Amino acid sequence: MTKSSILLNIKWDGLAKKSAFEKALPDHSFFNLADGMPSKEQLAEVKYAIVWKPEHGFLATLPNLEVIFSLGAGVDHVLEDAQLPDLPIVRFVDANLTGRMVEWVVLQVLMHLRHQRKYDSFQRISQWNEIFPQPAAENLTVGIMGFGELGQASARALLPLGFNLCGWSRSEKSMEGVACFHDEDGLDEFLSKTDILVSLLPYTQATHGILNRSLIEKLSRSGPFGAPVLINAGRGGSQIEADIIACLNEGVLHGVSLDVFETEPLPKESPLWSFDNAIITPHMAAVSDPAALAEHVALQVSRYEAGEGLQHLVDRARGY
Ligand code: NDP
Ligand code: OXD
Repeated sequence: MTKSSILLNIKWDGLAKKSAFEKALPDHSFFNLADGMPSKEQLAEVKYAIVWKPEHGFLATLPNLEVIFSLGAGVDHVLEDAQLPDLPIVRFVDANLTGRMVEWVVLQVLMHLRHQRKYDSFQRISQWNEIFPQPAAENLTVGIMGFGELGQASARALLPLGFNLCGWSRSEKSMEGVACFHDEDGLDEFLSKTDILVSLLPYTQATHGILNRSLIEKLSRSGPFGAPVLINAGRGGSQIEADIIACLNEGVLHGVSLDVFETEPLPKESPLWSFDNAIITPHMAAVSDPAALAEHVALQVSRYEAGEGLQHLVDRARGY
């Protein structure tokens, strides 16, 4: 049987990452665009592509491509290609990635709850400062916008810490201990209850710019900090940074944690870098682990080749 080929566009940091794929998919040969452009004949052998931000128009040049795998959970970077072939797109859904996102979300929520940034600044000037009130988790509501794989897993981790929890999604959901809201109709009530907003929304036409001043002003101001906290690890295109900066300056926001930005890397001149109450991370909340990604692709390829359905398929009409 001839090997079918898999094309990747991943910049390896070391051979170990490449061998993770070769180990998980021993019956396939690999071409990595990061190692140079394969020949026309090699490109014609490619049946599967595993991509992150592929060059627009490139996937359409692969005559025998059958399935597109996103290297990440988000697929906006694939869907924005106007010449994208009409093929199944599988996104990355995986316990390792989910675990990393849950860690990041819990860390950020606790950083704000426990005033960690302020204590860091007092430590730098050797100042013993006990002045801050210490609300308990049960005094705050964390509202999670985007109540899918990552949002629900984050809720499951925050619940035992004692936070009140709300979730907001497109379709109706239920989870014990979480007040679930959905659709446009449920948004304002969800926001009015939320002291700490966590956005794990995919980037689509509907979520473009959704984290703006008007939305921020609908968040609860009756929580222990007197102003809400915004945490976003979904996509930068969902946030209006000029509004966030103004809200931080005016005290309309108590603090923010942002992992994603309108422009990445975040430009050096962005005022976001300089706020004491803004925690900035470089789009690393949940990086894709090569071995876990290789296992995920191997499972889906074996299902596909056995005539079973692919899992975690993207709905192009919804955009995620
Ligand atoms: P899911 O598809 O499982 O969840 C998305 C959630 O958002 C769903 O609950 C969905 O509603 C909801 N949603 C989508 N559009 C709307 C809308 N217009 N109104 C209301 N709710 C909406 O995705 P994941 O949880 O796996 O991932 C979410 C996003 O996280 C990714 O798309 C990516 O952008 C980002 N991400 C960021 C990473 C990082 O390192 N910063 C790492 C990994 C992911 P419904 O359930 O009804 O479909
Ligand atoms: C993802 C990401 O979508 O890392 O997985 O942003």
